Amino acid sequence: MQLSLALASLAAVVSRLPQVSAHGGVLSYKFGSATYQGFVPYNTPVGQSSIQREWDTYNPITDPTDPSLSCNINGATLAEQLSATVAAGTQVTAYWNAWPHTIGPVMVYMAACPSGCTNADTSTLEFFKIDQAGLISGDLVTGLWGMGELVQNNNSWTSTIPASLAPGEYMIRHELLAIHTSDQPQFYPECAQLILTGSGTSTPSSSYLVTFPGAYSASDPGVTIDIYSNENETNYTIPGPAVWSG
Ligand SMILES: *[C@@H]1O[C@H](CO)[C@@H](O)[C@H](O)[C@H]1NC(C)=O
Ligand SMILES: *[C@@H]1O[C@H](CO)[C@@H](O)[C@H](O)[C@H]1NC(C)=O
Ligand SMILES: *[C@@H]1O[C@H](CO)[C@@H](O)[C@H](O)[C@H]1NC(C)=O
Ligand SMILES: [Cu+2]
Repeated sequence: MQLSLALASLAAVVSRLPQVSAHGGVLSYKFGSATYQGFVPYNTPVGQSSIQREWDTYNPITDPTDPSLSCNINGATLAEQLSATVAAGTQVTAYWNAWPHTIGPVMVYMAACPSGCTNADTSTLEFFKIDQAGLISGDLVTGLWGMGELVQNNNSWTSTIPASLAPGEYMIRHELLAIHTSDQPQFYPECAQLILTGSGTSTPSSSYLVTFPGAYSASDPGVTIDIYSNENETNYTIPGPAVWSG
């Protein structure tokens, strides 16, 4: 009796695992040599203290105009929200779970928080892209993608915060766009707060700035795409604005 109960509860746990492990998100960050743990999804936010905004599911967002596209579901400010203090020009590494997908681009954005990032409504922030990698080599199906490079590199992605970027409070937004299914795109956005230091004076002009939702549409060639019916193509158009490098 006790054993069958234990087996039943084990089966209940195991049945939830495939869903969880099929996708994922950013679990931790490194800014320079400082490591920061991310929010722990599938756990209560009560008592969690992190530089990352809350995110509640490993599942992707599949609508490019979803209201949660800025900072995932639910993207809330934590009661014990932290921000990482980082100098402009620092390398930032985001570490994902054991990432299961290798087809699609990696994009990294930042946005100034004019009234501070804590409690900022992330759908109103104006994001600019600081880094991206789409189809690096080969064709759409068998080629090397940014996401494949991420998997090869310990499920991590390293970018440099533009050295000339003016100091202030910023949101940093890492995003994977998995396009291995031909029916719908899979967006995995993750946000963390930082306080940027330095003596830079540059900020991106309006042509580099986008909001989420707003930056993408279903008609973008890189968003709605059936790679399998274009398997021999070697070009891919990464969605969103051009990269601003300072
Ligand atoms: C690989 O990633 C994990 C975090 O997922 C990190 O703890 C570890 O230091 C990384 N290994 C290397 C060699 O960077
Ligand atoms: C891709 O190229 C291969 C080899 O030339 C060919 O057999 C295949 O039909 C092509 N695929 C498409 C979708 O055109
Ligand atoms: C590749 O380029 C061709 C010609 O410009 C275009 O028609 C096609 O949509 C592009 N493919 C992708 C996947 O962006
Ligand atoms: Cu997945």
